[in-house]
Amino acid sequence: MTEPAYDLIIRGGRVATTTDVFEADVAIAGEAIVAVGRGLGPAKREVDARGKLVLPGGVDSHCHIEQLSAAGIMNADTFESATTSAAFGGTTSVISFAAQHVGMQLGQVLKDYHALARRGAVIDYAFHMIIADPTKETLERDLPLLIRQGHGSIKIFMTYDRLKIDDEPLLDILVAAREGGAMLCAHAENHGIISWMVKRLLARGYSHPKYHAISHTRFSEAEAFNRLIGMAALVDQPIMIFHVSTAEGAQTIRDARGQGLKVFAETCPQYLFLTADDLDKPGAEGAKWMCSPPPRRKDDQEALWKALALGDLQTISSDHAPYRFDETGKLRAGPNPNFKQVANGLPGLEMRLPLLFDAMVSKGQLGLEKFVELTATAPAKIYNLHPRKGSIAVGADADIAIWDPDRRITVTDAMMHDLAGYTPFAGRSLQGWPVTVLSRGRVIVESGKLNASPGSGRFLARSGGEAAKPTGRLVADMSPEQNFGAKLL
Ligand code: DUC
Ligand code: ZN
Ligand code: ZN
Repeated sequence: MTEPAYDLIIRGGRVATTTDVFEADVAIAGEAIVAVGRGLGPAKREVDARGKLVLPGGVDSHCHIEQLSAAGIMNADTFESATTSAAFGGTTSVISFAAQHVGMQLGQVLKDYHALARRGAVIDYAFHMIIADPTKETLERDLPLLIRQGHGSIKIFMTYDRLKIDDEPLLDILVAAREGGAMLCAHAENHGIISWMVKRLLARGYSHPKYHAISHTRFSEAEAFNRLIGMAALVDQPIMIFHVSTAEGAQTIRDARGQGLKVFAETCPQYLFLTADDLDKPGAEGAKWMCSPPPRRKDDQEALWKALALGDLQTISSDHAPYRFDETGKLRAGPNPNFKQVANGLPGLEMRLPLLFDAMVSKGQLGLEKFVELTATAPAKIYNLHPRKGSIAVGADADIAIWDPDRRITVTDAMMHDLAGYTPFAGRSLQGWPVTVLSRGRVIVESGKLNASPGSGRFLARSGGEAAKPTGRLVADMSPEQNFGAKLL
């Protein structure tokens, strides 16, 4: 008897890409998709996908895993728990952070995070390198080598007391990113406005979690976007603006892209489904909904949906940053902390895709192909993981989520597989659920159970790729001052 040609066939589902939805079998040999078509087979194993959607596994390009905050608070999750929760939510690749703090040697930081991920991850992963200490050694010695070793993106913060990068060193980092061919990602908010507001609010007794949203004024976002875009344009460095939360922020990006600048941007479910009112709960409860930037208003949600439709925003990530609602996390300063004492961040790896599937596919906002694009294909392309990740195509890794479009669930804290102990989306009723998930051909989630061992995820080495390439406009059609800027690089 001859061996079947395929290891696994996903039979009879509706396959979706960014442009098409069609009925097909998907055949897998080893770790890769080797055929997409009708009547394929035989295979050693078959998964019946009739009545289901066969989608690329999600790519979550912004999540904080096993990360020490600058204030010294450890995330609730390990790589094992975070990537397990990602898998249950239909995500099969994550890009998390290797976070340098002031005084740390970047090479050692990368080694440490690699060791954590190697031990725990159940799905594939890559790293953005957070630079908080842009010394000569970091920028000239460590960074070029680390980029060459497969870390094709850098992240900086323009706010947070112990992390923020001022404009001059930020220009140095932009140039270093350009020289290494890496993408520069940014948390862009105006530090001075926020810190002034925090001091004033607290001095006047406004300490409840809801004042967190007031301290991060809407304009502090658009202002920082604009400043960052100006600096990036000066040196012709592509940038990715993280977690856009306001209508003005989205407009700033639209304007920049309209000028042909290479500006990419993301938003997150918390800005599409939550508002600042969620922080307004009795006692400290609202701390569970505290993240930065904060959730805003209904009209911002509408503006963000429009920006997604227009292509101003290209990805939706979770910004998963889990802290427990107890003395190890959100309540580290006691049961009634002032808003400044509360760790910022929400768990979101597991609920990102189900929330978006419900809104985009079940309720029809933007549709299935756009869901695939925003949550898998576009992040894979921007961060140079494509065509290996983010698509159902021959030759791609068999990272696949099979969705039951009819399954209805009500979200509860107890359903979550991360270690935050709560989800900010509890109580919502959603339609559509990823019932079976494959990572490189392994069926890792099935019948509500995980079948993957810690450490089975692999590091995804990548260069900055196409998205991170300068436009060349610096010398072609920029103003004389801008051209003079080029001589200084
Ligand atoms: N804000 C951040 O800047 N990072 C993690 C989470 C958050 O809310
Ligand atoms: Zn951020
Ligand atoms: Zn973040």
